[in-house]
Amino acid sequence: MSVVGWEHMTRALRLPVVPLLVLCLTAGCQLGDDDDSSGSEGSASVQPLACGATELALPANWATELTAAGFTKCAAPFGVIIGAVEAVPDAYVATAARIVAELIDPDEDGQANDPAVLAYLAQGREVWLPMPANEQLWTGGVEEQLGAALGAYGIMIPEWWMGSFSSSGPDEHARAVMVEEIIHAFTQFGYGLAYPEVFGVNDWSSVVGRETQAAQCSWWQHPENSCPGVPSQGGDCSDPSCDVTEFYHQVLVLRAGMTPGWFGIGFPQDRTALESLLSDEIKAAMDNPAHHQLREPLGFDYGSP
Ligand SMILES: [Ca+2]
Repeated sequence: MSVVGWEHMTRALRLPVVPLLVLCLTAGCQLGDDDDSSGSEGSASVQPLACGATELALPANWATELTAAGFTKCAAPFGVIIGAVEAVPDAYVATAARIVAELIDPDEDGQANDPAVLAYLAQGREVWLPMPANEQLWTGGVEEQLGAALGAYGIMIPEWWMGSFSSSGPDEHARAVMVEEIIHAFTQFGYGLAYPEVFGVNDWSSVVGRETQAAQCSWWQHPENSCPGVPSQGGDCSDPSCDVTEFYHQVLVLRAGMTPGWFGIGFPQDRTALESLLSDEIKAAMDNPAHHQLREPLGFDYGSP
């Protein structure tokens, strides 16, 4: 079960949310009052630039804080902020950015398919995606320092989960880690906030929350949680913000025809088996075009001709 290794580390990042006031100070409280009403917050470019590059249009003080902490490479597809330390190869940043862009704009017309969700995700209003490469530095203070300075949640995509950097670019495992963390960020801080009764993860009352509870100890068990006869392997993922988010990631990815980076205990490993276990309610919610859920495998080639 070493494949769940990266999960054990994300827990702290999903705990209580930064007060809105702090977000307002740093991001200008601009939900719903964006200058650009087209649904594309800035460029869809996926290539990393220096974090201070004007093309990225990061919120005030972000470039300064990121650069001071060693996060020198940034991408901001549709305004969703990815910040990487210098050691992260450009290809890795660009792959993460392509995943973000494809989820925001699956039809690749340059416009966000769901501007309401993007409004939560863009400009670090709720969340950003740090790509650190030195675990000791990151956990030894940088994570905390940036959290306080930026006033946004960091859902990290670190080298120590992806594996050593390769000159040929991210391998399948590294991409699965990126997909999982980005989907986590999108579910918890995008869809869960825009459609709380369907995708909310802060309690068990949403459609996905109730589905998680219905599957619990039957065909879903997070390895950090206990079920009768199957004790926790350590850790604690009993809070809905952990358990529901992790469950839904596997449902979404497998149902879209991809393979998640790991499987929960009892979780079906093929799409047909999953389909027979899911309730009609969650399937209808996921298939509702108004909810803009991933329905087919990612191409990892956003912006390619
Ligand atoms: Ca679009």
